[in-house]
Amino acid sequence: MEKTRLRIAVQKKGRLADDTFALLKATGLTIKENKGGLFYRIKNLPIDLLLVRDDDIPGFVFDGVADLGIVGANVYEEYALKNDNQRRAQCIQKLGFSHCNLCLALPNTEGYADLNDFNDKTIATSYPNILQTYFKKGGISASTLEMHGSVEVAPKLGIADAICDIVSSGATLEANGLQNVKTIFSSQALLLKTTKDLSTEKKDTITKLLSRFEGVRQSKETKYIMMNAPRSALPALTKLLPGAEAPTVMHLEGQKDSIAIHAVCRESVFWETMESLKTAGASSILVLPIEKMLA
Ligand code: PRT
Ligand code: ZN
Repeated sequence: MEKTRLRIAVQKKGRLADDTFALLKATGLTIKENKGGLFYRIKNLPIDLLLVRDDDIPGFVFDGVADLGIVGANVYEEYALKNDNQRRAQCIQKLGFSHCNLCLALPNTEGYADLNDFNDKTIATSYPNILQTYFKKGGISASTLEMHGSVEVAPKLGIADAICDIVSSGATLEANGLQNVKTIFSSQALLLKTTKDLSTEKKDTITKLLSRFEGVRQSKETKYIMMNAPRSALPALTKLLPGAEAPTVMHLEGQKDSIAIHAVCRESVFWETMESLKTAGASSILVLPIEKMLA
């Protein structure tokens, strides 16, 4: 195993891949693509990307085939439970993308009262271990039918009474005459780290990468806000600024009683907030994105 170049397992193609590459690029990594290859080399940091199917990522990271991995919490959890929690890589960061829910769904024609309705039913799913663990906690006894792909057609085919599958917009359930009755697991992309010992060089690269990931996350949520206002409105306006530290106050040339206020807001700035600022006396309100942040 390479001693100095950090190896990160990422999904080759699919729903996670685009957001993963977008994050890595936003982190400043210059990716040298090698079409059809197993690895992409990063030119400006000692990192190689290992391109694989998402299902292989938790195992590769646990075994140290990759030092880090980016995968959905649903896949990570299913793999860990399948292996009785004996092969669980470390989750070091929630990455805030690929949000989705694992849900129990029934045909629209069925009524639903509570979880007990699943007793003695057969449920088609790609996540039998997450589902059975959930049922066990709720004291439900049901059978699972493991399927990989097109889980939503199982009730129509008469091979299952219900399904437990990933839901994002809900369009797939709707198109198949199914109703979402219970979310059993909420997922997003995770950054996994191997539990194997790593060289100092690799540890240093991870520290740098984590700080850049955090910077990308913060700059996505953080906005730079600028406005003009009468000096007397400053206390009221400061209170209204969402998640802002002490604002910068500047005087406006030739206007004795007016000031310019600049602030970094660590929370979303909504239209409602801008309207409240205006009502409190602000004018010429500008909200700008922040491209990079380093604490
Ligand atoms: O080839 P490989 O094995 O790598 O990919 P894959 O086909 O197993 O996975 P992929 O690319 O479909 O999904 C990768 C990960 O994206 C999943 O493990 C989830 O963590 C996450 N994710 C986010 C989703 C969805 N949204 C999603 N909508 N995974 C699957 N879906 C499917 C779902 O299974 C259902 O068929 O989309 C359909 C539902 O979507 P809606 O919008 O109609 O509700
Ligand atoms: Zn997969």
